Amino acid sequence: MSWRLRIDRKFPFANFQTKREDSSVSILGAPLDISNSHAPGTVYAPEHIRRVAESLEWYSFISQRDLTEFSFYDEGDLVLYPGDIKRSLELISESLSDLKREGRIPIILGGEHTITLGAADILSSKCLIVVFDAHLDLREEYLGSNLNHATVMRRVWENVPSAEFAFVGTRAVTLEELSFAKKEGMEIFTSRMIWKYGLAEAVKKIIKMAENTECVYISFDMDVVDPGFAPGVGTPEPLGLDPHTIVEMVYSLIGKKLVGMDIVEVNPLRDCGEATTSLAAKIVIESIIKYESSKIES
Ligand SMILES: [Mn+2]
Repeated sequence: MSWRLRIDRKFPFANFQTKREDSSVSILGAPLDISNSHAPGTVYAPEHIRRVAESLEWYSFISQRDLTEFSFYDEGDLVLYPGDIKRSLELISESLSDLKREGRIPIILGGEHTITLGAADILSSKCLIVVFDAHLDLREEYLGSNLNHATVMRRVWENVPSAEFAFVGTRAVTLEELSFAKKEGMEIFTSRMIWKYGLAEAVKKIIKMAENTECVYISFDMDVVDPGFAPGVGTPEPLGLDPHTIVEMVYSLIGKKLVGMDIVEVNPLRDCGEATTSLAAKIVIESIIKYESSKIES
């Protein structure tokens, strides 16, 4: 059965509608919430992010452009298979492959971080995968399972082993993950490094990495942001980055080579004053503006 028959389309992002053919960016909800080990609730993220977006303004002071100059299309939420991570990931993968064939750029709203594995099929060994995350998610297995939010980047790596990996905002790892990352030549830009020396050096290095690759994928785990700014996440981790730093970095790394992006681990049940969902919505808005402007400016 086609993924198009498994779509729940209630409320489009920011309650904004454009014709699909007028846009190249597709917002797609993937509310997978099965393997959480700390607090469930990411299943509600796509809906909450879409709603809170309605109250945000669309003008970007970074690009000095307005989202209304561009367009995007909200595909709705995938209706995933209850309790079945594997089939759910297959559905995500199928939908993303279709969107890729159509030349569309997906912005996927999770859901837990495991959904990034569903994007592995649209990536290639020539891709740079930039992972904003407090964690590395590179464990071989976690709590006796090899397919969950704590092992997802290891599984992605198995699918595209020669892709380049850059981790940003890292601050919670195991020694096994660290030595694996080093062995495989993955770049790690810790939150401490960025806090201490600023974001410019890290951005410069990641852009340099991107120059040698054909495509860029961004996986954005909301727990990269400090829990003081974004408390509504599955596994909060202190000593994170502030919203300005993070938005500026995402913005700097988005360009024509972008093939997709996900924003995961937002948990509205643990949010406070919509701080986390509104930041997620803001990142979506800035990302669309930056992607579309980079196409015009080239
Ligand atoms: Mn994380």
